[in-house]
Amino acid sequence: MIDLYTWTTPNGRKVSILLEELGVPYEAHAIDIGKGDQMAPEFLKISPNNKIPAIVDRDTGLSLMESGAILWYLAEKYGKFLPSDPAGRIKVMEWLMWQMGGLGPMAGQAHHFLQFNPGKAEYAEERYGTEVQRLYGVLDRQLAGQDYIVGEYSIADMACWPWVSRHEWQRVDLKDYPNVRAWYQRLLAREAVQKGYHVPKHMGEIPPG
Ligand SMILES: N[C@@H](CCC(=O)N[C@@H](CS)C(=O)NCC(=O)O)C(=O)O
Repeated sequence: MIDLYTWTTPNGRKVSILLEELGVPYEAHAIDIGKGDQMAPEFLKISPNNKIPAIVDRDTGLSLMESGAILWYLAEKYGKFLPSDPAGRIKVMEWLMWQMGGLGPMAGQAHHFLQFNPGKAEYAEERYGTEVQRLYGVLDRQLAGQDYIVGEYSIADMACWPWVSRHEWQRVDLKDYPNVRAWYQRLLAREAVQKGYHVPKHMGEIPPG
């Protein structure tokens, strides 16, 4: 049994989507980061960086922060959504790192400057807006001729998809990235992705792309 500490954000949704895909028992605990729940001393014991998502594996007592590490741990524990061959696994790691170090942080900054504080910092809007468009171009090229980021459906897709679901906040029109759009809709059609998106609570319809 997995305890998932999460909120309605892309990093949180990555893990709930994987747990839904795995079909394993888990309990979601809402950490309302708008209200400051992430700063509570008891949460700090589980997530030393004061951020969601975090998990506790009741089977082993292990607690883990950082969504990329959590995805990798769960995929290994349950033996799914990671290729079995070393070359395939490292390609998943490569794209997971790309999401954790690139798409996530850059899109996150774009949300702040383009969505929440427009008109206040021209340089930042230009920098993060342009970089996010470049990253969508990278993903579009990677998806050319294949249905999933490393060929087969993996945690790399589950890591990137929730960030792409916020394309409107990033002022990205998915029609400009047809391979990304087709991939986005391919994942959106999955029941587990839809269920995982609405954890820990329903926040409105999922953008159709
Ligand atoms: N690199 C971390 C980033 C986690 C993160 O930034 N979480 C955000 C929500 S998406 C958060 O908890 N923010 C609360 C805060 O910054 O106080 C991961 O991928 O898990």
